[in-house]
Amino acid sequence: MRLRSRSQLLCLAGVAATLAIVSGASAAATPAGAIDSGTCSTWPPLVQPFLPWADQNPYFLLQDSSFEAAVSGWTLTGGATVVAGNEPFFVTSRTDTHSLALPTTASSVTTPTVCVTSDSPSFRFFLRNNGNLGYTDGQLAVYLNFTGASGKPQQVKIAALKGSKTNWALTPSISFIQYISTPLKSGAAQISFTIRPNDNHGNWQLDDFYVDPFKGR
Ligand SMILES: [Ca+2]
Repeated sequence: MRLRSRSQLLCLAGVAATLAIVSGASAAATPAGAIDSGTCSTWPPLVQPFLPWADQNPYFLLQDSSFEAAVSGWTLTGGATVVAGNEPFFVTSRTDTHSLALPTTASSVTTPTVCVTSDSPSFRFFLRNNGNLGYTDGQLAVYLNFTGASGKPQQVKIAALKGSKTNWALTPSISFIQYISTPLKSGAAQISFTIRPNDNHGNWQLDDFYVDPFKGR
């Protein structure tokens, strides 16, 4: 059953916090407003940013992914840079003014590492393809980075996205949990995402990455 209300979120958070205390986790390590995630130490506060898209699921904002301040822990290469211009729905804040640009085929971004559990199935974000060479039919590739069973870093392509001409659009829910079943046997996995154009038919902007931490509730 999906969570339908803030009160349900708070109730679930309370249960998780209780379990963490029983298992010996330090309450002092949980920042005010953060949600104890059980096996992961904490998650940021949960919100429902996609209600206008008929998505009632709770999400947390991936670290610094509104691109309104320093992008701590992000790796920007090949011309990837923070630019003026926010996604037009302002789901994080009405005062937001910036997004991330991937202007060429060579540009790429890797997110900070995020802890997920078997209950963290997917994420969504906003994108726009401003077009290149007269085309707007380019694809944006999304890769999942994780530590495989061998202990070595692995990367797997999990989505190829298209923009909606030159308009901002919300991506579908991008599922990744099926690729990390082995790492999740320990209860949690440290993952990140790498995103880069698949071709030269794109000049992309990205904004507001949200992770869904509750599988199928
Ligand atoms: Ca923004």
